[in-house]
Amino acid sequence: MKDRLQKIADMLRGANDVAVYCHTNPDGDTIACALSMCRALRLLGKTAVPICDCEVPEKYLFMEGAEEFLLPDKKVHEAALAVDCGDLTRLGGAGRSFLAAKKRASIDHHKSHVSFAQIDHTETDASACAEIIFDLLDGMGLVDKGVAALLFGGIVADSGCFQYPSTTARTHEIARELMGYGIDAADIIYRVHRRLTPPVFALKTRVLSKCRFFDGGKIALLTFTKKDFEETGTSPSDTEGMIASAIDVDGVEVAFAVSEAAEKSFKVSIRTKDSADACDIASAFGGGGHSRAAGCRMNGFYEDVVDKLLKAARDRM
Ligand SMILES: [Mn+2]
Repeated sequence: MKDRLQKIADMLRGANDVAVYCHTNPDGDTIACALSMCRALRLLGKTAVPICDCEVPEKYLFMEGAEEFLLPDKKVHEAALAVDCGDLTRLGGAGRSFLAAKKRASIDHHKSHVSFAQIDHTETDASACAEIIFDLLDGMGLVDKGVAALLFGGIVADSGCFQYPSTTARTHEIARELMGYGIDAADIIYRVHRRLTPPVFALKTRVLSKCRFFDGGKIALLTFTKKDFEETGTSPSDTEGMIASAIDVDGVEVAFAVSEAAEKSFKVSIRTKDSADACDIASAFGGGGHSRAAGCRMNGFYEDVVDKLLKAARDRM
């Protein structure tokens, strides 16, 4: 096992009460990492709780243990582990709870990672944080069928089901090992990537049909307004993955999804092809992520936000 991962393993073995923290607006990777860690630590007889400042999106409730998530509170845990969090702000409302723990560690794979824990382990070439959690738990001898199903879900979520350029031979090797535990891989892929509720289908068709293109089709912009969510009975957590339909269009080099989170407050997702770096664009607005997928939050009037994003994309293409 890598040196710092070994240190994290030692920290976890030495603690009886561990809290595992997800990032805010949790995705499949961070949820899978937290649930698999908690399950594995309980196999060792420890008390382990997954913590997130947001509810788990409906599509990930199939992951075993998803109903066990706790909101951050005043309880001080002996050890804290953040999974898939690029910096302290990504913990959102759980940041204070994380910092209160005596021993603190972080495992992450974001290119924009800023260290915030006592033991900080980041591998930017992992397609999913779940790949690194696999190395840790495999090294500790704690992978069982339940852990394997969770980690497979995390990898499938963040690698776009092995389609994104972040996917490596190692990603496939880990997936092969996980399938060896007898998990239902096809069902996990279906639940993470294909299954839609009727309201989410309505949101998707509505927003894709309003997609705006700029610069001769090099930039695509999806907009999710409060009205779109209200009239389809959905929420910003239901938008995951829809931006893929925009970046996949021939000629599109940069795709943005701008989602109205509150009055004059927007959650922005960014996807790019080879000619621009998504993390670089997101960093210009205080966000971060990976080379081809990143995000940030922006405040102001919608048209001003769009102008800033278009300029940032043009400057970097
Ligand atoms: Mn991730």
